Amino acid sequence: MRVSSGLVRLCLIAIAATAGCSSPGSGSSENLGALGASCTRSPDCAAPLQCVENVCTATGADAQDAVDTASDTAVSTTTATSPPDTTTTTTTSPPDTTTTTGSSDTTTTGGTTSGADTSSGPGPVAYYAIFVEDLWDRTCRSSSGQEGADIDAVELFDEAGHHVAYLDTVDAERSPTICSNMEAHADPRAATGAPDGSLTDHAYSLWGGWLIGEFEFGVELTAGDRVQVFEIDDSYCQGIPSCLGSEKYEVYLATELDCVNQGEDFRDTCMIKLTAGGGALGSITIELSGF
Ligand SMILES: [Ca+2]
Repeated sequence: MRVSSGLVRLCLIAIAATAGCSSPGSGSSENLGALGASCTRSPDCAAPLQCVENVCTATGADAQDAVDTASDTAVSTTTATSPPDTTTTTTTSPPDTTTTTGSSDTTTTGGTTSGADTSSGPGPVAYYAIFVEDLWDRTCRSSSGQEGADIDAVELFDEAGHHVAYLDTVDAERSPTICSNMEAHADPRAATGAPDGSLTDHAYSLWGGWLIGEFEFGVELTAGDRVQVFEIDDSYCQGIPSCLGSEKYEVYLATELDCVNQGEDFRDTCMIKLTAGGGALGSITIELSGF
């Protein structure tokens, strides 16, 4: 039997029409055009949704707006958060810096000043010698050549009073005053070593001049040490008719033997005077001080 092509075509159109009219509305009548709803074209979706792949979708400006909104929020959040952070940091720093700098400066300045004062001064000076200077009035009195103070020995004791040393190396100079027996008691080496006791033969007569000496072992003199100068004094002279007894002299602490060669004013530049009130008279013991 022959089927008319016109009938077939009509039928297809009817089917298509039926399908076409029923399709958009079927299954989506409750949320027509809403986000996620089925669609065949954008007008099927509620503005501003667009129909993308048969689904109502938020696109373009809407999507960008959403991003912009998110960005704005992010920026706002960041901006709002940052200032307090910055302020807090800034506020905290200055006090820290000020405090640190202040402390530092004070400490440094104090330390530097103290150090500078100590190091810029004359500094510690070492003393090794004793200088003895005669106070003889240059009037000849001795028939045996013992004019002026007669130095038998100089002994060094430590702070506890223990013997340390005697003079070992000496130098001396006499005044040109002429009296009898100038050759006697004229060797300064007579003042080195231990004292000779009651004898008057082994002493050096200053004769208006001076004697300087350093001690055995090159020992350095320190504050608190004591020095005993043995002069042929009244106690020595008891029973000796020609002995003049106690005589006067000054005692100085000196840096070294060579101090006497350092200019006319060596007494003021490399010595410390230990005696006071007109000098020593006869044998004495002096505590080293002033340095
Ligand atoms: Ca004497």
